[in-house]
Amino acid sequence: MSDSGLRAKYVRRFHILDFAGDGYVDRSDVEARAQRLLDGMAEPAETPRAAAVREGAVAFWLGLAKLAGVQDSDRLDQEAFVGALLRARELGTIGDLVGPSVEAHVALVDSDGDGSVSLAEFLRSQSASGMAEADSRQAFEQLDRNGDGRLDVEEWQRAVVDFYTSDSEDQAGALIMDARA
Ligand SMILES: [Ca+2]
Ligand SMILES: [Ca+2]
Repeated sequence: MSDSGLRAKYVRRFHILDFAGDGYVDRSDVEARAQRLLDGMAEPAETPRAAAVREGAVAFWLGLAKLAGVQDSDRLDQEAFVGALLRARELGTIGDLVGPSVEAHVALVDSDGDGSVSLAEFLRSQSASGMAEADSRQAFEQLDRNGDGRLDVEEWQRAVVDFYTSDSEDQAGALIMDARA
């Protein structure tokens, strides 16, 4: 498989995560994006769900820094960021890298706390990320692989891992990852 499609996706991800827009991604960028997600969902800062989102973002950052061979306090330019993700993909550890963040994201979106994300819960969260409703409905259908009308953590995780591991653009993961706050 060629890496060019993956590289293009990782570069887009880099620019989404480079919150400060200075050409580097560091821990503060990742934390700022987590905060933006929480603000968009109107989640109070002190809830366990909010704490899990922040911890998931930090876990992602620590994993990336380790893959890139830099300190937690350091920063990654685009090439180092892309290289770290390519390495994770090669090692088969993308799932570990994104797992805590995905789990926290799903728990945040699952506003009634029943363990899965209904269409209404999904539409609310995607609207907070700025996604049009028609696109959100399409994403939901694709993410709901077993067609039970609900998204569970496994389905969400699989879509995100697919996004990071397949060079195809035609995926549910791309729909949520590129719009995701
Ligand atoms: Ca729910
Ligand atoms: Ca489902």
